[in-house]
Amino acid sequence: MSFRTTADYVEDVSPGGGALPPRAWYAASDAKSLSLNGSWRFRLSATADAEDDTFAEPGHDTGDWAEVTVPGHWVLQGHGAPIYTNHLYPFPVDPPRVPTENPTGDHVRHFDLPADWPADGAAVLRFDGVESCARVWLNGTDIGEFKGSRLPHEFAVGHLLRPAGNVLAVRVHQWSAGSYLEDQDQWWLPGIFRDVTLLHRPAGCVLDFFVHASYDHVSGEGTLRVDSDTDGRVTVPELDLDLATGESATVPVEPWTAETPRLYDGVLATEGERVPLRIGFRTVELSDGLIKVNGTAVLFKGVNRHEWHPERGRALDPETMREDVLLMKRHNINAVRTSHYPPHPAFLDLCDELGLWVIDECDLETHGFTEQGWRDNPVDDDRWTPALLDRAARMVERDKNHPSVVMWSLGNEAGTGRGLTAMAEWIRGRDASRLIHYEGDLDCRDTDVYSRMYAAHAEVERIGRGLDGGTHKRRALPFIQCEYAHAMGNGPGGLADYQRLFEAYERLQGGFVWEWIDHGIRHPELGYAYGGDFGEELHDGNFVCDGLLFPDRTPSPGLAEYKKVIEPVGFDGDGDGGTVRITNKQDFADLSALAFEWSYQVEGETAESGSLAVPPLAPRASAEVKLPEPPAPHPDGGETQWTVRAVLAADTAWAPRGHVVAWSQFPVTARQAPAVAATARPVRGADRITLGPAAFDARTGALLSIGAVAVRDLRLDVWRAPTDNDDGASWQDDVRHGPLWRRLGLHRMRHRLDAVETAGDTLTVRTRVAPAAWEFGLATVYRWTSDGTRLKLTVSVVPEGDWTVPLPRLGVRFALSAADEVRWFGGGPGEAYPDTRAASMTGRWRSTVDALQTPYVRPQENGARAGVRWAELGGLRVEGDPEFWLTARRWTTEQLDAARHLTDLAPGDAVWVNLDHGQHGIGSQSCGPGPLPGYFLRAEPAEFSFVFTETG
Ligand code: IPT
Repeated sequence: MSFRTTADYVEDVSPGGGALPPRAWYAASDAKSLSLNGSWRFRLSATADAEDDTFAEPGHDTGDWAEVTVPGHWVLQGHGAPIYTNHLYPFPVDPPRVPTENPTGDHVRHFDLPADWPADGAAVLRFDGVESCARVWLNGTDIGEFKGSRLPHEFAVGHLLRPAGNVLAVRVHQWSAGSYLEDQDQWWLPGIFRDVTLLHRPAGCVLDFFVHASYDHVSGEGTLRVDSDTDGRVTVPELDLDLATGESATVPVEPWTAETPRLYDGVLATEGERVPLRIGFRTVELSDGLIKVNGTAVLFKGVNRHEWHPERGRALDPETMREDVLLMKRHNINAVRTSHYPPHPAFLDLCDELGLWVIDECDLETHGFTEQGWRDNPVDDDRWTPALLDRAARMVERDKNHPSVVMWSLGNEAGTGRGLTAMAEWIRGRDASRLIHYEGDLDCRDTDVYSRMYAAHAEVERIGRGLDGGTHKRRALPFIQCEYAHAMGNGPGGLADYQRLFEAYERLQGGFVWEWIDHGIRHPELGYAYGGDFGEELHDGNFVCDGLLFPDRTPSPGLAEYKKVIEPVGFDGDGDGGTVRITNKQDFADLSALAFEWSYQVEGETAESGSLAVPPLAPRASAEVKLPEPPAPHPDGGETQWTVRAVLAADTAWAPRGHVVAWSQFPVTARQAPAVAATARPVRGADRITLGPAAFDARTGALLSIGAVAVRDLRLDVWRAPTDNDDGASWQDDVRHGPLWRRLGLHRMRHRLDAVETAGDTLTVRTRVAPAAWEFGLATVYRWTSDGTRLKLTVSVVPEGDWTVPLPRLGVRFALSAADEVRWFGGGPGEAYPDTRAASMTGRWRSTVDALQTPYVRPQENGARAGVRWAELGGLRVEGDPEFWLTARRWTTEQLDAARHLTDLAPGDAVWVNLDHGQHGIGSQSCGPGPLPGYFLRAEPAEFSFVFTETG
């Protein structure tokens, strides 16, 4: 036995040595297997060669070692710390060299074979994912080493196994040459983070196999052929099929689509093994410049999914994977890009079963080379090509039998180069049945689809019209946005505007929101940690928290908005017309799975409801459907509207009967603005002015109370705690409003008092609101009137000077000493802003002040409710003229702005209420474009009123 400390393989560009060729992955067969997941002995050293390999010897005493759970990352189990960088390599760029400081985790697992483990046959040891480089020993014998973190590696080990006392030793290095290929925007998390399994390989077992199951949409027939390295038979009882491997059969079938995920159970039986198959018949092609499945163009309503769990990192359990798919299906999402690596293979089984289109992306990103103009990029350096081809092959071979996978993606943000071309060529040769995607290939030399990220609406429209130019090849290709609508913090804004474009232009085949889930790490003091919270010398802060789900998988308002925007049923109509046009926006399924309901609201309360008969429209078809006779008009002339809903008619695999899939509202009778007859007169006392129920400070004109309710600090407010999208990404060269607002001092506006006047029925307070150092400002006049019980405030704002920026918000804010329950009539139940309000449903809602808050991992403006007619909280009722935006929180905007984590926010002794006439749009500038100009809150003359009544 020779003991070695050399770790040359770590910095070797080769993918490794000793592993078996890649092959199809399957979870179950009748061959025995043994999971080696669980508790492993663990020792961390600071460098790759600090320890020799004697630890791999069967007799080595690991009794005093620590323990870690496999699958897992040691940095999330108390050994070392995670590092977050977006694209910067957290080590000097000198490929393929890595730092001497290279955390190295020695893992040891002792195991016995189960009593029924067959004595004959071979065995394979399978690692489904190890970051970033591992060397493996079984019973003291070195069996090889590998790189390619999110890809499987198998080793033949039968000759080394013993019935009892086996010692599996795995040395894992955090950094390796492979790290240069794995520069994805995520936490660096070393460890054995996916399953380790020992597979018995009986004589005559299944090796690799490729299920070819196509669908001819003209004949309605499917053709099945299973190629297998080991000859055998394929049976599909439901189709009465019993074929030899390599033989094909064509029979009538129901096709697989993401909307109708029809799978047929089959078996591949060789002499030594039976492997269950789940066969989906479908054909993917590029035809007429469009991505078609089964002859029909598809519209992707997708998300980018990283694997994430707030405690376990990228070590995902089956329940979490299923939860992701269920949440996607329940939110009308029909597609996933597995950004930016092949996911745990069980996730793809779920996509097959429940129905999602998948772009399976290779574990490849070299984004950090952008800092040196992409010089020395491994994807353009032949020495690295074997490693790239190895990665492509490991992905394709592993995942080729999933009907859900419709495109292979070469990787992400890796520039361009010969290595990528080689990958594309290899993939095409191996699997011509799917399309190839890669966003970095702007000319589409290697790809079948023109793909971009974060293109602004105007450019997307130009592409839709075919006016974008580009290479000849590109002009004939369909377009997708593989990333758009950056869901960092509050937002993304503008989703509805993108969706309108996707639906209007055939060439635009949809997109994938960035991204599914915030990668926050549960932290004892900080709630959820993000970049910098572990003392990293380089990091990218909360850029890692940019998902539609919070880290604990609670849907954010962005997901509610996305669900509404991509709903599969369209409703067009006007309330008066008595009809609504219903459109099936799906690509494959008719509407028979849905039931339709109508309801009629008076002042937001449902007066009547019933079911609506809608024909089972074919995909893309529409029909005019009659609404019932509207109930008699409300005697007081209240506001009325129709609400129509499409719900699941029966339980499905992903949601129960009654689950709301789509909805719309149509106003019938418009709202009447609140009217207050100014019958009371302001009365000046020594230090108070009273007007109806209200008392004011006689010197400053400040409101003090309404009846018994104390009100403090009511004044104009233009500031909001900038959102991540307000702040914008540092690389944006166009206008970023957050930093501008701060530079101009909108967070420190001064309020100059010019006059307190009582004349006739009105108390008038004249002010000028402006920041230090600048000459622009807002002439602001507050006019108060009352009818004795109700108090009306009218605010007039006239901008003065040269306003070069829009306002964050425009309204009043004040403090109440207490408020808990909140009731309102307006948009709800969730948060909304001008370009994120599609999901805001007009109705009567109630909440608490605490529940109005949206817990963005980095605190920022949140929680506004749109279109509020009236609200009640803290003993007051407020009616708006016009409707307003309502926000209430237990801290000030300044405190919200200063907080870095939610745990920095502590309730004070007041509830701060903002009643806004306007809010600036949200946009998506934390990575992409800002809000569309139509959502700007421009500094313009404005007048708005609120009527306050004490509710007692
Ligand atoms: C794009 C990356 O592909 C993705 O991994 C993520 O970093 C995202 O941005 C931002 O969260 S790259 C973008 C900077 C163009």
